[in-house]
Order: sequence, then structure tokens, then C-alpha cells
Amino acid sequence: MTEVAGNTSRRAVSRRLFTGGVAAALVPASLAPAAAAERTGSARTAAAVRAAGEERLLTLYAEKVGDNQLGYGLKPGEATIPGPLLEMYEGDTLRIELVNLTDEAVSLHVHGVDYEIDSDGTRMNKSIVEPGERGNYTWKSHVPGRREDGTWRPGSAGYWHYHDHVVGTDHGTGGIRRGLYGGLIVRREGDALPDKQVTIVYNDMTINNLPADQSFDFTATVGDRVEMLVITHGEYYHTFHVHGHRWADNRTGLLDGPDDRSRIVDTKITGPAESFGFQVIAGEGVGPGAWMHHCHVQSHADMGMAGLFLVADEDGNIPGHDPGHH
Ligand SMILES: [Cu+2]
Repeated sequence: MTEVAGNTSRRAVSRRLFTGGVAAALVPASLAPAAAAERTGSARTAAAVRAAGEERLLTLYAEKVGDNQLGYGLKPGEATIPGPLLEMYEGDTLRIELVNLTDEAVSLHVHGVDYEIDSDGTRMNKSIVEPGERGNYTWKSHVPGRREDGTWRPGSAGYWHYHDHVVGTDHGTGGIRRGLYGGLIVRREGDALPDKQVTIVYNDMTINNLPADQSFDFTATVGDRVEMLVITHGEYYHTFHVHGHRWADNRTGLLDGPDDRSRIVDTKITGPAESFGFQVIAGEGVGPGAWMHHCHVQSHADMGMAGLFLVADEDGNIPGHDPGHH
């Protein structure tokens, strides 16, 4: 079993890039020992002092990962599957330079935010990057507002994602299959910020392109506010489920108050290119433990679409958990 730390490191990096505040090393999540996971409460402070409507520059590298897979990374040699979890606030602009270190054309196509046609990431719109070349993509976002006709224009806030749109076919079918995808979170001012984050991508019959005999596990301590971003790619529909925890089926996964009528769920059906996210308090009301997360389509779970949400007590112990089994 491979233990994968929650996206603490990825989160710290995205925060640091965006705020210049938190110092933390980038550790590919797939290599990070569980012990490296630490609470990142300081991120709240960093976020609290950010200016509204920031414009940020970011370089993404597309490169080969392992055995014929592809990934995006923030530095050469550090690509991961999924790619870096990117974050912005409504009103922010992200200018991304994509460096193609592979031997085939790649691109970057985003869901949920605003971009002009030259940032489309498609061959049709000449927004792909040839091998050895660099290309630029600009993602903008906006706050909600009232249109002239009186109706409301939604803001950009949400749990979104990005992916290749050119490898294999002009729909990026091969790029997505081989790992060129990642998460994007757009927050609204005032949204609750997590202690830990994890991106879970159902891609065909895998979680995060891992082989069926590798469990995608992530860790937290009881009381941590854990944010999960769930994305689906590929050919199948799935039902995401996590044991012992529930969330509100709305934009944030959180309730506005006792009278908020959002439906409370612990499973959610999700099809190709859909994404959603939510926050839970690790072990709330149920305590520490090795809580399973898995696709609830039975044959999919049986074929390996499962992992562990490892919730430790304050001393770092996970009751009943044998690291050799899951
Ligand atoms: Cu499934």
C-alpha cells in the first residue's frame, strides 16, 4: 500500500505562489510520507491578507511520468498525477505559461472560469503547445453580479478542473487517459479555508491513474478541516463515497446555518468531466480510524477503485489500522 499524504504540500505551494507567505517544500504527493502531512493553519493567515483581484503568473510543465503516463508539474521533473491543485479567488486572473517537455503537442483547457478563445487549449483554436515550445493561457474569474436585465450572473466560485485537449485526439482523450489533468478551486471572499486538501480523480477504472493494486490513501488528524475535490474523467459514471463523513450537496459542501435546506449526502454520482468538492471535519462525531473512500458501483470498488481516509488521533495513532492491509 502506498501512503499518500493529503495535499498539504501542494496546498502550501499554491498558497505560497499566490501570497508569498507560507514557506513549504513541494513534495510530489505520491512520494510524500504520511508523516510529512502537517496542519497548515497558517494558510488562513496568508489568505486573510491577500489583496482582491490579484493577477498571478504560474509556469506549468508537461512531461512524461513513469510508464507512458503524462503529468503537469510546477517544476521540471516534478510532474504529478493529478497535476498541481490550483487556487484563485473570484476576481483573480491566472496567467499560465505551459512548457511542453514531452515529444508530442499538449495543451491546457480549463472548466469553470473565463478565458478568451486563444486560451481554449484546442487545435481548432490554435492554442496548443508543440514539443519543446511554450504557450500562454489566461484564466480570469469574476464575482456574482446583476445583469442589465435584472437576472443574476453567477460568480466563478466552485470546484473546477483543467486538462489536456489535444494528446491522442483533438479532444485530448489520450492526454486525459495518461494523466494530464488537475484541480482548480475558485473561492469566494469569506469562504472557509481548509487545513488539508486532496484531489481524487476517477479516471476510467482508476483513482488518480494508480494501478488497481495501489490504494490511494491520505491522512489527517481528528479535527482537521479536510477539503476533497472529486473529478471524473474517462468512459464511465461513478458514485463517490466516503465512510463516516457527510457533506452538503451545494457549492461549498457547508451549511449556511441551521435552516439551510441543502441536501446532506455521503455519496454523489459523477460522470465524465464533472467535478465537485466539499469540506469535512476529520472524524467529527465518529473519531479516528481508517475510513474507506471508494466508488460505490460495486464492480468498480471490487476492481480497485478504493482507498483510505486515514484519520489519526492527537497522538498520531489510527486505531485498528494495519498498514499492511486495507
Ligand atoms: Cu465507479
